[in-house]
Amino acid sequence: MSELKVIFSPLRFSAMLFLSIVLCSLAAGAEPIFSRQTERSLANPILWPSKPPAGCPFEPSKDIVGIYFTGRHNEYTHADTWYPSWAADGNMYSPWTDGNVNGMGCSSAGPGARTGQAKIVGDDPLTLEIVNLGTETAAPAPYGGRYPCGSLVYNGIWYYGTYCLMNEGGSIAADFKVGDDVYNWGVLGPFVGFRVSKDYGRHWTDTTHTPEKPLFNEPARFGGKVKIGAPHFVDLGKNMEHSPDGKAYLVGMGAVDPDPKPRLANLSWITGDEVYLARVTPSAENINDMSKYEFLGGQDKDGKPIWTNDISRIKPLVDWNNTCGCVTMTYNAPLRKYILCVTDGWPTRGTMNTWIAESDQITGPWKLVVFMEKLGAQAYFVNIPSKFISGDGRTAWLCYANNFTGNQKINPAGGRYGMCLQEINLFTPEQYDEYSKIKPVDPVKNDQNIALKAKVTASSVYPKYHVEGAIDGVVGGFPGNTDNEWASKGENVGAWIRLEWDAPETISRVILWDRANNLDQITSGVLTFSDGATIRVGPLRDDATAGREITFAPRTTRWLTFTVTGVKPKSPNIGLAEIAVFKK
Ligand SMILES: [Ca+2]
Ligand SMILES: [Ca+2]
Ligand SMILES: [Ca+2]
Repeated sequence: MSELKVIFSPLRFSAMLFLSIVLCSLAAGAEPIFSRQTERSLANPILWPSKPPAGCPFEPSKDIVGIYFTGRHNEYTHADTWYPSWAADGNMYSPWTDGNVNGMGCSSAGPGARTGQAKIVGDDPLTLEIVNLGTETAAPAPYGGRYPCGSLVYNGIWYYGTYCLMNEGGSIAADFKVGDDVYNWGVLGPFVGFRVSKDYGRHWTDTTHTPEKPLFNEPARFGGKVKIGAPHFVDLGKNMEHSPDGKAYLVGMGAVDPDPKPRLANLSWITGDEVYLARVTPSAENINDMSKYEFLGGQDKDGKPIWTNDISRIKPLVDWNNTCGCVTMTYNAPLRKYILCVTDGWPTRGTMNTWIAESDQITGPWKLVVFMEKLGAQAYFVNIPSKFISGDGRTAWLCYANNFTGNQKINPAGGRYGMCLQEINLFTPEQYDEYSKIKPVDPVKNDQNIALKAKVTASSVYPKYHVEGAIDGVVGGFPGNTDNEWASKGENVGAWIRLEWDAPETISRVILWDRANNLDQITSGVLTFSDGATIRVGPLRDDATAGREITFAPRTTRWLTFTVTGVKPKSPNIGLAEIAVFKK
């Protein structure tokens, strides 16, 4: 819902101030306040429990011992397959597909398959701008779909890889039924090759390869196993600044024939048995030429990696049968660690598990950071954009898509179908111990929320409702408990609610939640302070799954009024599920 986020530029703000003077007498002569507005979910921080299954091939990490979701997150667009690459110009560039970005649609299934590309502008993961750059055709035949995977922008050249998918039984349908089970793209086809752009995605030169003559000459037969399946570039920082040797690295998922632990959909778009590693010096000439690639062929007797030009000598980077799947890797430069993210999405349409491992070397050995059962509960295409790793390496953002089947219980809060970004902390053992002693704080019902101790009044209250429902610390209401919300009596634009304190309070943050029902929605409003200063407020999320958080320079006030200036058509009784007010 990137369209819900507004950063007030001075130009835009003066236009809005003009509007607010015209439309809203409350703002007449008032001092405008600069604010930053984002969506805020009720997400509590979560230290995601690590539950590695039996047979985990890794020792536990001693350096990164837990993944803590801080509750800060945002979601963008209505498409998936986001693998941002941090380019020299400071922007990130990513593929996308199967949905829409800025109103343009794209689907990678069927004979008319296309793949999209976008620019991701901004330094704050909460307020990014996604600029769609269009879509390109990519014929999938003889497979059923052709999707984006490895994408790298290096020295101004964008390398954009695509791979093919089919299904069990030789089917080219996205969903295929075997017995009582339906599999989504149950068979992973070849990685085809790279299309190349030398002008940041405006014009493209297609790969010289086809699904029948793919770059790595695998699978050996139609429907057979691949090893460099749906490969992704290791994220080595801005313009690959942390490459150990100037080469680009690719991690792919694969399996061997015969499979020691066979199953249906064993090696699909989101499942696999092993992870493989390849590298190449990236150039427009090299990128589609297999002879320019080297493949990791295990370690010699001294533990040194063996690199080979002979793909038949490739050996797994990770072998964890029936527990691998979509794989990405990022170099965390401050921690000097390679971070591997693998999503095991078997059986392809249900909940999915993501595990994270770390190593001092790109070739391993790996140590387990966390095994997150049911992350999402259906998070997939999980990666860690290097651009958003903090200076101390301990804060990062998990990027993923979620809930393509539309039937999942979302966890952590905020994920949905689109590009999801969740802030995480990579815990030290000390942080882990400290956290285990702290009780989670309710983000609304806590001592810092001074709305809870305010006197509250409103322009009107619907019969049998209570205005105090807006400051009871619970984001709730119709069709649930109506005691938990304020509903006006037949009002829309012009309705207001006021919080008043016994003594002046200094505040810098307000969160507003719409009534949770989908009949009423506030699409704009104004916050007014006791000195007459105002802040224009953008739309509240209709279903109240997130509030609108407004932050501003600390301001002392005796009271705070929120006045409705815009509503969704036909909103019968506008109101709020909750308003929270914080000193900081
Ligand atoms: Ca297997
Ligand atoms: Ca409430
Ligand atoms: Ca609503």
